[in-house]
Amino acid sequence: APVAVAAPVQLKTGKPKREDVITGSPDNNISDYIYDKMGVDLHRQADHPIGIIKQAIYDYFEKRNPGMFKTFDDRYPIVTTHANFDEVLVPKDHVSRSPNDTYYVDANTVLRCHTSAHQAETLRAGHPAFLVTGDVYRRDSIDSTHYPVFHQMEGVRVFTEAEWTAAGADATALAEKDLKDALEGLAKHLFGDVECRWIDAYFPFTNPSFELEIFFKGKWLEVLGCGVMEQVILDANYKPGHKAWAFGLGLERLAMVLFDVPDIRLFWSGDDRFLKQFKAGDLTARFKPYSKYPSCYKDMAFWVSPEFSENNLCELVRNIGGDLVEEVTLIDNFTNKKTGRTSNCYRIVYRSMERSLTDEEINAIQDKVRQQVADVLKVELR
Ligand code: FA5
Ligand code: MG
Repeated sequence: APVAVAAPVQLKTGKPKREDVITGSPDNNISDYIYDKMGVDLHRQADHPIGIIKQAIYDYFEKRNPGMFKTFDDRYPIVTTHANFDEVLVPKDHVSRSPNDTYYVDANTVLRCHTSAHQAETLRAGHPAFLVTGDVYRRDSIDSTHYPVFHQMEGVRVFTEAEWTAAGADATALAEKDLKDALEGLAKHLFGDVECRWIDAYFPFTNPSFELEIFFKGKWLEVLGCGVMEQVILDANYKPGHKAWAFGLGLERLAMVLFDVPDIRLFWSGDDRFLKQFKAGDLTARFKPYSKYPSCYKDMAFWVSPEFSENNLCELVRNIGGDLVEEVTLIDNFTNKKTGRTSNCYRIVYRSMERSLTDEEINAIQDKVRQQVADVLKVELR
């Protein structure tokens, strides 16, 4: 049989130029707060927890399947909506396409919201097994395990008919079994004995689909999504007559569990008291909090407008308060029976990971938040 020749993938690397991110397009919804995080590439810093966990996962797969997985960690984070959504079969009306969830550079270009944006192109380049690590961007809620910029690793492995025949198994069954073995083995490799559970899930690009959760600080924490690749993706971009699995790991979530990091913002801290605790290759470090500075919260109630969304609120609060914002939660909500209007009350928790905050500082931020919430989100403060 003819051997497929790997087609070159057009590579663009390095920090994008500001004008290529904040473009002035009417569809653009990217702030400097987000732009400033581009090109930092925590996953390419060998002594950073995100770089350490990336390498540990590479090492695990190399040990499990020597020479099998080709690794990529410098794919450009600005991608077409075609790559981010269409090529992985995300339906036209799927919520993830909305500007409420995704950062748009312009109508046809986004900051990738997952590393699955690189599945199809990497298959087309002829790679039967690969790991693609990169920074991904999402408008999302704010709490200790969610951040608008985070890192994923995409894994794909293609099987040939000879493989499932030799295994005496159905193609899908083989792929599913190898996928779960690989990921359970990874969890063991990273964490030793940890409580894990599989949850049935839905992704447009896999079937069946699963999520893996790990018990962490008294709660189940979702660390990855995965499944058997939808056959049309493989047939269109690789070769017919094959079967594949795919996964997408959240590197911050895994690093939080491994290194006992209580808040996702810490990964972005330039504080030596954080960074000095980690070293390339050392999976035994456990984060020792240098101090827990006091938090302070402010509640804010308003009548919502039809266009109000929680992600817009979180984005606005982040753009003003930056990493001083620890959490934004809906704490009360009611609808007035007579007027039909709905009131939401949000609690914004402020805390620095590095120092104590003053009342003046927090009040100034909160005043600005209240003003912009009224002006920009068009809600009526109560
Ligand atoms: C995806 O992004 C799918 N592309 C994963 C996938 C790939 C499924 C291939 C099947 C096949 P999801 O939206 O659930 O799925 O995100 C995957 C992981 O990213 C989550 O499990 C979590 O670990 C991490 N994650 C998601 N949102 C955030 C966030 N705001 N902050 C930090 N980590 C996050
Ligand atoms: Mg999920």
